[in-house]
Amino acid sequence: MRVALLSDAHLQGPGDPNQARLLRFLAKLEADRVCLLGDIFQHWWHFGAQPFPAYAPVIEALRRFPLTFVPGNHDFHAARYFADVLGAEVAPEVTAEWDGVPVHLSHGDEVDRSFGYRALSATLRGRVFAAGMDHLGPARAWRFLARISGHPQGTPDARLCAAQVAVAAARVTEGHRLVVSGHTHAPGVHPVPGGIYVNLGDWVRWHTWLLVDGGEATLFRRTDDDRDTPFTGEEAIR
Ligand SMILES: [Mn+2]
Repeated sequence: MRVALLSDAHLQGPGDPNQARLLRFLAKLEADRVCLLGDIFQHWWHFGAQPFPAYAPVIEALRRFPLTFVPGNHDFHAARYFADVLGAEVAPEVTAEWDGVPVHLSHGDEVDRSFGYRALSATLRGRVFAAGMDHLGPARAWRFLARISGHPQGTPDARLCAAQVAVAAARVTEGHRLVVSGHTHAPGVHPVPGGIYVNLGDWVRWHTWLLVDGGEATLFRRTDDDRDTPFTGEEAIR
């Protein structure tokens, strides 16, 4: 079983070089399942079965894979689309067993318990916001969401990164041997007692993705010339 996992591409449409890069990656990818762990899209809304046209090529590229979709804080609204239109397995936390390895998948923002974050999150997921989007229609909704979604975050939040490792260690004690999340854009492989926590990094700066093949996990970085090289962590120092 070959599973590819990635998160935090924060795609912004055809003019975004990271979107072109991800499309080249997906075109060549051989995997039995692709797990998208949140914030693949910088902002998402859909109207009926129509996503934003800017993301249609990405949807087409994903169609050939069995999909797992964990919503992020930027693309939570895509959850229903991925479930209904693409038949993806969708949940904020996913557990599975791949070649005998119990895994736990999440976006990674669930470790942020701050009031401001949770209040904003609740507003954006509420009915009033949804009614506003539907009223705007696709073209104006795209421009509005692009404006409010900000720039993809660049500098990892050290406090959140530490919280992610601590939460992952607790999940390992619950029996998950491989715990994977993203959100903080801090790629890395963290051994914890009894298991491993992998932070997927992003496709904004790092272009990192995780391959779990036969129960073995390897974090790769996609180079500028579209090759995969194991991510050692030394890149993060530069
Ligand atoms: Mn996020």
